[in-house]
Amino acid sequence: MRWIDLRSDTVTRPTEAMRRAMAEAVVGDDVYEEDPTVRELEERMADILGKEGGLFVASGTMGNLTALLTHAGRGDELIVGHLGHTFLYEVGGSAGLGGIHAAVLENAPDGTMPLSAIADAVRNPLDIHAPRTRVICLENTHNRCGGIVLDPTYVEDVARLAREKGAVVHLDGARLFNASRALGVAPTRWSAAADSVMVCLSKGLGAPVGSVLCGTRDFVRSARRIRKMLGGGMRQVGILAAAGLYALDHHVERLDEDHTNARRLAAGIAATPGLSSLQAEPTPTAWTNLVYFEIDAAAIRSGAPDAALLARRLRERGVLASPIGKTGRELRMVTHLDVTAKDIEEALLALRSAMKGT
Ligand code: TLP
Repeated sequence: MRWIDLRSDTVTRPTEAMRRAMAEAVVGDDVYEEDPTVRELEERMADILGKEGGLFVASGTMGNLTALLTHAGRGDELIVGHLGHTFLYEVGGSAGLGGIHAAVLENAPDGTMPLSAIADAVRNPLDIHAPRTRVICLENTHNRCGGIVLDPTYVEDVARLAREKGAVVHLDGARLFNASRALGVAPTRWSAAADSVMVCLSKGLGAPVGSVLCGTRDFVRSARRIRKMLGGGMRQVGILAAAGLYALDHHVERLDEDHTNARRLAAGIAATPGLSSLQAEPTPTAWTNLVYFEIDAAAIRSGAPDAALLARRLRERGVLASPIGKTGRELRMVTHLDVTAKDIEEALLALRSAMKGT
């Protein structure tokens, strides 16, 4: 049975052409910095992001953690949004492994934390009672805020504030290319202002593994040691980097297709009785490939399934979706390389029938 798997854009499998590129990759020992394919990928991503260097890491989580451990030490403070991936879904790694204290600010629906709240949260460096504010973490696109594109001028404003206060900005750009395609501007529009940027190859870009962490040459040198400490010094890893290079050549422009499919999906969801989706609403900034939706409380009271039951019924109909959050009413569907426009039509039919239980 072929699933229509909308749980995440992490579920894609490498295409035949990508697998060929991987099989043919020229490799070396990357801990000796002798893997030419890894070096090519790191340089290429650094160029795209306008940074001096890049570091290939195993995952987005490892990239964010490596960045935070490079920027901050034990007892230092990190400013992060309450809906940030780094705060919600990275196992508390910066605290668990780095002793980094988190100041958690409320995210606005557009993925930002108000500048005034950040300014208030920054500690007085002369106060011996306070941790030192070292790093502010932003996310683009913002996953839990619905895959919304962060306003590029906001990143510049935060970076200016950070500089004034002696802190740095780390950008979790897991889906930065989605943001770039959605707004029709280069990734540098966001990355230029940030001190470090992590971009995932294994989400919309369709590579099986890997992320690249970029920043200054000095930052990358320090980050390389931290990556080694985390057990992320990999060896003939050009096999994986080749998939990333292939993705940069072939899978960036096509993200537009995922965004179109996501708009169609969100519109179909919003047109289904008992369901609503914020991503069906036009916004000043763009939505991308994530579609969060909610089962109306009133519909559940009149017999509609809750999120867990709806996901089970969808699965029986060959469609995979993720129940999300604590309300029991929210789900997420994500469009990606392995989902066609026809799959979206089928998923919507399945959704309507699963809502009715017919
Ligand atoms: N996100 C995954 C899950 O962990 C929730 C998903 O399915 O969306 N930053 C952002 C913004 C992310 O969305 C993710 C993955 C990561 C970092 C971590 O990347 P990986 O999974 O490679 O560690």
